[in-house]
Amino acid sequence: DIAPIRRALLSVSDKTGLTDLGRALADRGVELLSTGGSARALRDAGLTVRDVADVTGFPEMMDGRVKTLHPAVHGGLLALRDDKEHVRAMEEHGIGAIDLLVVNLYPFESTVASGADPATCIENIDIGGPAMIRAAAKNHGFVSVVVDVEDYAPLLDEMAANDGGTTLAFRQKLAMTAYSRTAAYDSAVSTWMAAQQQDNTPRRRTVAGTLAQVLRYGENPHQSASFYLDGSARPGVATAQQLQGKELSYNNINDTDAAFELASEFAPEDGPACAIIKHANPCGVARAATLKDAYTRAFDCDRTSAFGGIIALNQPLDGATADEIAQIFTEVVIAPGADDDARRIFEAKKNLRLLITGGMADPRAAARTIRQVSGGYLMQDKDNGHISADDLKVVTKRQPTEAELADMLFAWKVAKHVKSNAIVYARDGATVGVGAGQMSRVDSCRIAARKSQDMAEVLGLAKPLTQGSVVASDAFFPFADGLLTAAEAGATAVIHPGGSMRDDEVIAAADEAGLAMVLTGMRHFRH
Ligand code: 93A
Repeated sequence: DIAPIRRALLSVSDKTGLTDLGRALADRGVELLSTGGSARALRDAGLTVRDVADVTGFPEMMDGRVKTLHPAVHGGLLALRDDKEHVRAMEEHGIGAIDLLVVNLYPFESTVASGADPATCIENIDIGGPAMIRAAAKNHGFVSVVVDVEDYAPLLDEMAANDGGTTLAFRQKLAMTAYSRTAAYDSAVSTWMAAQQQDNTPRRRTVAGTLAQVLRYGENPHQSASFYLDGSARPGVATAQQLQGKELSYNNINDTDAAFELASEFAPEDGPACAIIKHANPCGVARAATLKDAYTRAFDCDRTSAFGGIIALNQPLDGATADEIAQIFTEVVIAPGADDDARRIFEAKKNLRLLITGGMADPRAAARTIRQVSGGYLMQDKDNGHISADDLKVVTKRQPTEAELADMLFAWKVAKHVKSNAIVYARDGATVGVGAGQMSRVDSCRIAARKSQDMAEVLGLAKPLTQGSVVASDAFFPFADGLLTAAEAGATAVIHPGGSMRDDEVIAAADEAGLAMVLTGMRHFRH
């Protein structure tokens, strides 16, 4: 099952390693065919190359849109070498076999990421390249196909070990890589088109990504893992520039994403905001007049949990905030930017990772989320639901005050980013107790209140900050118990979706406790 390599077609956008590969192949007596720019690069290196245009009898045309789309190329890639009819067709039409295809595609993903205009993005959708890759990969019984610069050296090793040919097992591996590449490429195009149209309808979408990074390990050290890009180029952990610190781990990436998505709920023009995340849940979120205060107030929600956390900011990191953050151990800071003071202060903290995104994510943009189950994937629209004061329905005798209203909307935004059952107590634009991921809502209410009590002790306060707070619940209260727990903790106003069979009971309990209660009509489950 060794297939010899006598003739190779090289057509690459990324010319890295091209001439070395070309020379190694030529040294083995392999005939080189190539397209415009690739042929030029090979010739400049002193190699003998035949132009594909010479093989097809057609010049490259239409700005290169049509260069390799020709039977002389595709016949040479697809012909079964051991099929008489195929061999006869090759002879009849003067088609020469192509045994090795080396292609990397027009850089569609990086063109999108660079913020190029739609016409440029479209011009960077490669058609001929994927067509050849798929043809060669289909015919891996005879043809080797290389789509990744990283595979040049293994290819040469394989040829050296097999008298200039490749084994079937090697070609199968290359073919698998090839189809992953074309699938990811088309998925990136589809993702970009979805973004252009603000339409992520799950039934029109599929799942594929481009490998961005092989991670050191997964959620646990015995799990291997890697990180893929979906081509959306959304500001966030996937596209951020890391200025310092160790490589991000699987858990870091997951938590940093949660942090940045939450911080992005707070528009920069509405003032500084900070979110601190542990295990994908916020342990403190706050807004304040300065970024430093926003961080401090977020930290004061749950100092114990914030240790080793991940911090996201909605404003460029400044020196004063960096100084404050540097007081304790933090894994990652992600922000739209960082000034020189901040960078200098962080430089001393070698392990602290600093990620710069260049902007915030749009929390209302259409996108999709994917989760895996055994045997499949679940895909849905991203939860980009949004509530403003006008959408709220007051259902209690008491109307909320302006301050309560503002805090309720704040707490509601945070609750959207807390694992269900989510309970968030907030006061003066800062969370003061977060209850996450419990199987019963009343437990989340209790845990959040108890955490606030613990913090009151740490901060030396006479009473917990839940006194005089508001409370948000990501879904309705099925019973009055959770609500009563919140009232006991000192909450004065409640925001939740409503819609329970026992809403009346819950509303009556709120009235009895003198609470103001508003319904959003929108749920923010996050499991
Ligand atoms: O515009 S294309 O879709 N039409 C083609 O027929 C074609 N053939 C190869 N793009 C095509 N290619 C791509 O050109 C390859 O995938 C590769 O990325 C690039 C190499 O062009 P050059 O050798 O001129 O730099």
